[in-house]
Amino acid sequence: MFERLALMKRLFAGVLILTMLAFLAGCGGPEGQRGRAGKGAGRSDVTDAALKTYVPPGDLDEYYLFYSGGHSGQVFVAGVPSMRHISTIPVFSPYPGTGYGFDNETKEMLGDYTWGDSHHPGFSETDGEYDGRWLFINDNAQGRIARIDLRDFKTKQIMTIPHISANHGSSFVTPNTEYITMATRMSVPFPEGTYADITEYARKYKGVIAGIKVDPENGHMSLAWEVLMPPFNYDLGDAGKGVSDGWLFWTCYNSEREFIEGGKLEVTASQKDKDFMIMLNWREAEKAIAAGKFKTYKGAKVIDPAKAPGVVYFVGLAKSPHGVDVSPSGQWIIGSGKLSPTTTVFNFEKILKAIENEDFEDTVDGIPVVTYESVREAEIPVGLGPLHTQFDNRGNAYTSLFIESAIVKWKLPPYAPGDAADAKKMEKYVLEKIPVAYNIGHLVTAEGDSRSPDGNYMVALNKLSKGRHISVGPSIPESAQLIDISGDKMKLLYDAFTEPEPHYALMIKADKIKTIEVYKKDEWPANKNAIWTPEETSVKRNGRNVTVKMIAVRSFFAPDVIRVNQGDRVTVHLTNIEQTRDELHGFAINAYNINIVADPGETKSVTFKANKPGVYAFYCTNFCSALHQEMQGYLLVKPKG
Ligand code: RUQ
Ligand code: CUA
Repeated sequence: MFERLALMKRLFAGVLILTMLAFLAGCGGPEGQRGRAGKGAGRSDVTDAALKTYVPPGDLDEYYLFYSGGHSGQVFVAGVPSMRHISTIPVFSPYPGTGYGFDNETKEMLGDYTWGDSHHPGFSETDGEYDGRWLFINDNAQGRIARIDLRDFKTKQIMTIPHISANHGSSFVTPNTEYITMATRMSVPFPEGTYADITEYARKYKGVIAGIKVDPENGHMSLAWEVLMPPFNYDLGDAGKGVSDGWLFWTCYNSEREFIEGGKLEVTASQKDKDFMIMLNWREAEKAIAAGKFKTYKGAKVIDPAKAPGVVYFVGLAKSPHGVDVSPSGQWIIGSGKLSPTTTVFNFEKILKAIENEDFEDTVDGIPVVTYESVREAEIPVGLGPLHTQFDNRGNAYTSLFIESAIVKWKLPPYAPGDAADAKKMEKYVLEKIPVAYNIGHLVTAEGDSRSPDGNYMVALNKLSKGRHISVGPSIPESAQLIDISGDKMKLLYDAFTEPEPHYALMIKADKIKTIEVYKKDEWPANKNAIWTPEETSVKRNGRNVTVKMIAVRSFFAPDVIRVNQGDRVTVHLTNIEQTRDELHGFAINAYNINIVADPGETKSVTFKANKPGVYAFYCTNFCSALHQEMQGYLLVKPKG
């Protein structure tokens, strides 16, 4: 039986791939041709598109687009509608351009790691609206999450928590930033570090969902609770809002709970018709913790849902789902099964009622499964490979279709009575499709995860952009396509190309972000090693430790000569005493792999062992004035003996 099923799945997967290839072949135009605007897939009205995206020199963009950099470990920033990439925020990977990962503070934050897989940015929110304070981003490679401060666009905290082996189900933010989430993508034996053979997968391997508390004053993240889950793969999520405030949602795949050696997860995890959507009541999780219904493992307070009823529920969802998205009102929860041509709309009011009436169809590891038929509002025939859904301000939803390489626009409920029961009748609620180039993953609309999306711009994040740019070799750049959704018809406006590899993006009104211009003397962030005058500079020895307090200002370092002995442990605290915006200074000694950069008013520290004797020049890396080339000095390392 299983063999036959497996074969069918394989055939189905084959058909999917063929369909995908057919679409690709249909889309791919001749490469390297100029002037093909208006031809082929993804055409646009050139004049209209140019007028809507051209931001003349000196003018500013209306929105920031923050898009994740995948396994580059970074977050990229672009302006919308120009789509110009304006900044890179290093998060999980060192970035020599800003000295990130070279100074003591960021080195410590990165720990032993030199990369991560940044996936889903989430803005801090106040009352369900983006408030422009922080951006959170998860690491899909590990149980880590980071916070970026939007006053200076810098990563301020990277948090690692135990028991989550790959944090994909993250970083979804609740309406008042009470929590951000984490969830296991690839289950491992619990607790972390336990050894159990893969044959014990179903029993000993576990998934974990975590609630990360955010300090409303300073954004500091701390682990509040974890919930032990069956060994599924927890995928994407979203936070409830409005009527669903207080709840968190995730999709999962491999609810078959097996990993068969050599069995191909793509096959074994596609056996059942439905996987699950997870619904977690975080206020109930808080109560369970307060009532002591948890056990502590490696410092984490872990709730077993079988012993804390009311915290977690499941509901069936079309198989191998990816995205789950909560509508602006919070009432409609939209889940998409990658292998289903429909997307499912759940009615959260019905979910609450079903939970209240204990209208359950099953129980899995003590977690009740809400009866699907009781809570499903409708299934929308959106098309092939639905992944993610975003929203506008006119009651429409936009779902990315990976296999069709398109975005489909459809109407959110309410629907005419009786229509939802008849698949044919639902077709009229599917309003329009726009092809994208080509296979789309995520999409984002302006302020699309907030309670009040703006309904003007949408960006499609595509996996490849064959034939859309001059060739750069075997790897085809990812594309980000800007689409105008303000009218009745979606209109393609602009193709931009991105570094590997965006998984999600967020778009926020530019005026919501209030950046600082310089780190003001004696103001945030206070650094105990800061000095502000040449008189305070020093080179002090304490045994084998040498501490240098140095200033950088146009266009010199003081001191400009550092004398140490071979084997000394040297710490340089460099303060850039400039109070003029964009007057950055670097401090670099390549032989010692030192490359730190201090923004105006900032102090950075670097510690190294002076184990190579000789004379090493140091210099300022950032062009700072006409005499920038002269901004240099010497490190003299006197040989032993
Ligand atoms: S995921 S598309 Cu994290 Cu959708 Cu990659
Ligand atoms: Cu300072 Cu160049």
